[in-house]
Amino acid sequence: MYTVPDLPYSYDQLNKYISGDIMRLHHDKHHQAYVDKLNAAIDSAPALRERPLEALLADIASLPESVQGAVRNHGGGHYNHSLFWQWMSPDGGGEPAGELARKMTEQYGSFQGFVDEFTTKSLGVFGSGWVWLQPDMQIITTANQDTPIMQGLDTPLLGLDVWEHAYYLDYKNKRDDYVKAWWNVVNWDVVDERFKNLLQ
Ligand code: MN3
Repeated sequence: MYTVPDLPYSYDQLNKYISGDIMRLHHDKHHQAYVDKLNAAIDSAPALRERPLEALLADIASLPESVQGAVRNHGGGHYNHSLFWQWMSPDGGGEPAGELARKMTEQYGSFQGFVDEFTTKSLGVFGSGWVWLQPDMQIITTANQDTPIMQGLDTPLLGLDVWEHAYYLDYKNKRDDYVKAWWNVVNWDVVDERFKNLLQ
């Protein structure tokens, strides 16, 4: 049985940049719906219960055909959102430090160069999808709830949900304003921790 993890902060704490209304809707309704539909799919193929979600996502083609779509969309949705909540914090913003900052600067010239490239890619996602920073410092995008591990890539260091449900209530159609605001809540401590764990 999959469950929606609690937010590591209260719904209203990101209010300056992302309203409590969005957080409640996004976490309690959208994420919950992914979890409910993922659980329904797993119930229909109980052997999958023994395998961790990451393993299912990394090898969708090996799953019974009847559940492939649900694992991809709802399993991907659960995986992505469980990470997304952790990547934000009321104490977020600023810049990474140490080896992560060094790698980023090596690839993009500066932290701002990274932000600009990530922002450009996020605005280039047509329709619904995600933007990711990978451990090799590449910035990639995926459609819908696809996640990098489905493509044989590493788990991402950081990701941004650019589905309209993530910003429409606050920013209407202005995805650029949402992305600009989002940098103020990015939890670089979590990103750095993921980076360090992957180096080990
Ligand atoms: Mn979402």
